[in-house]
Amino acid sequence: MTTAIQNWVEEIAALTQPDKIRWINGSEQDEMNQLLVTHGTFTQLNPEKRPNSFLARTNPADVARVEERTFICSEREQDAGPTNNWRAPAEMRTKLNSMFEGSMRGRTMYVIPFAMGPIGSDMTRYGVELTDSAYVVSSMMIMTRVSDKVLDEINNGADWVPAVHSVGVPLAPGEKDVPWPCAPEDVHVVQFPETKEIWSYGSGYGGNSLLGKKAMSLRIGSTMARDEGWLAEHMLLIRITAPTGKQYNVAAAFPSACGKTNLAMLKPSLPGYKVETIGDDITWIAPSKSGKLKAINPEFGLFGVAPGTGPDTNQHALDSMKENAVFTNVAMTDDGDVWWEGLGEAPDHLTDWLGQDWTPESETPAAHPNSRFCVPMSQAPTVSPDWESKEGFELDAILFGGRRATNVPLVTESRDWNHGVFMGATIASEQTAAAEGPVGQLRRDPFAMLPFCGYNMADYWNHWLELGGKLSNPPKIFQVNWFRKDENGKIMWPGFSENTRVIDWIISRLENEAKGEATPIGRIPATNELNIEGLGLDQPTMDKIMAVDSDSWLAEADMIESFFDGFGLALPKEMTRQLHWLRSQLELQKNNLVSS
Ligand code: GTP
Ligand code: SPV
Ligand code: MN
Repeated sequence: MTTAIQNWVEEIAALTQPDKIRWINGSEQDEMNQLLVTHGTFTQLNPEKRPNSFLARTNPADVARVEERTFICSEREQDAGPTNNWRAPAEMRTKLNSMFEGSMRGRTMYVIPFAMGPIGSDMTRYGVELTDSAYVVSSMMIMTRVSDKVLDEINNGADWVPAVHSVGVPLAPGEKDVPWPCAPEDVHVVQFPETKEIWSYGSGYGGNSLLGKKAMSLRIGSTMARDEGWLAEHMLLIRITAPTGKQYNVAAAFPSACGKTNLAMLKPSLPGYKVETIGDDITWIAPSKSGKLKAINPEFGLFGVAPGTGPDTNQHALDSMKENAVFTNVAMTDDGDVWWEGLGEAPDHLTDWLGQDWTPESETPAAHPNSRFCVPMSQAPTVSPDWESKEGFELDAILFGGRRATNVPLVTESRDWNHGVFMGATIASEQTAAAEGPVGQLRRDPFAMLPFCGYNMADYWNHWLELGGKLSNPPKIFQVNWFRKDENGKIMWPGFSENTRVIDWIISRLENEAKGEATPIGRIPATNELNIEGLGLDQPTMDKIMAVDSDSWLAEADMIESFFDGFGLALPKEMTRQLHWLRSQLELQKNNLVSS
């Protein structure tokens, strides 16, 4: 046992005062699940329908990430940047010390050694989470590699990230616990990027409490990546086999609840295509010896949005959760199985995510919009046989996307790496239920990393620019938008499996087969280049899906400028240069002078 970990565990135990300390080695999944059933946190689903699967209902006030309670505590405010909530480390430490004092009283403190990435890969990083929640233990065992071997790696000198989590509800002697203890008023999700520590208080949900995920793999991960010369990204990772037999590795960054898990498990609609899943939410990327970028998925499981997942949209996702699944905040059928909006016709009666009776006449959704399924990655029917490769996968293309009802065409290719970084930096998306806040409102979400970048976003763009400059063979960068709407508010592109057609065009660009059409914002498919055979989409609709309107893009350029202004002197000059170029091209197009 490393004394460093032992000392730290004892120190945190002295602060939080748990009744017991329990070291987890990865073999405790069944025991934890049974404990959670006994406790009332889990309901076991009908084993005939869904073997070894469970439903958790949270406190209704603890259903998503809480961004306004997520803090980056660097010594200097400018190192957190204008898009993060910054607090001075000393001030935050004082606060955390008083919040965590005695916070685990009456509970067990679990010690979870975990690996982000295949154990032994040089891209893998290690962490230890202390938590007073058995739900977190059970979920961490699905989402990360929890193992004694992690302690061996640490003993052999590997660095590790300490992460402390408490639901913030100490129990007095003899006091009965509630099924979902949490302290929603006091939620704090705190990252110290300089000392690479995580402290999370008050929430048991998702990224707030499974600290290997957003907190370590992205917020702390992005700062490690900056210091060490790699990239920690909110991206899915897939390997596509084209009808030619040639394979392409593609990573894609979309904001939360904008389609990563779905694209990661794409069921191709065009013959001859195959998609293998490597990751669905987080990708770590590093320069390879051959001047390319190589990527791994640091996670071990899927934590996917349930609503909208159905036989018509993503059968592969459904097949991944036939057994050994933990569902949170979905509805339950009368025969002990799960249901959510989008799964098919609603049964006559359900128990909704709040535990109340529900019928199709009910006015509230049966499943919470951010309800989730959690399963081991190995259960995805599409998982790549070598998804745990220690070497990683060399990238051919990177996609950026978001939910845009207007302006942004179905697919646009960047001119080069720097233009691609500008595309990533200017992604905007309509907000979803994945985080607390107004759903539907448009906000800039650069690189889909707004809630996840552990340092100044402008410095992060600079890091991307610098790293790209060192690559002899960088991936091509594209922007996609599955969500453009017509004047009646209907999404025009069929999406899901049909996104294969966009991938098909992207590959034809990688192969230099399609020419595309230059526009001020980048290259889009020329008329007839995108295979839309059998979709029933007429040309006027396709034109609307692809349109690049000068006036609305000039207005968009103004929005981008005011967003950029917020970064002051930290903004890389290259971003300003790209914006000028965009405006000049838009003016040319507006005056019908567009060149190509
Ligand atoms: P996080 O796990 O929060 O990061 O979300 P995600 O980016 O993995 O999104 P996910 O694939 O779970 O999809 C979120 C929602 O978008 C679901 O309700 C999907 O049904 C819907 N969705 C995904 N892909 C498409 C698409 O191509 N078209 C349309 N219209 N909806 C989609
Ligand atoms: C996201 O919000 O991007 C998620 C869910 O993947 S959570 O793990 O809660 O962050
Ligand atoms: Mn995500």
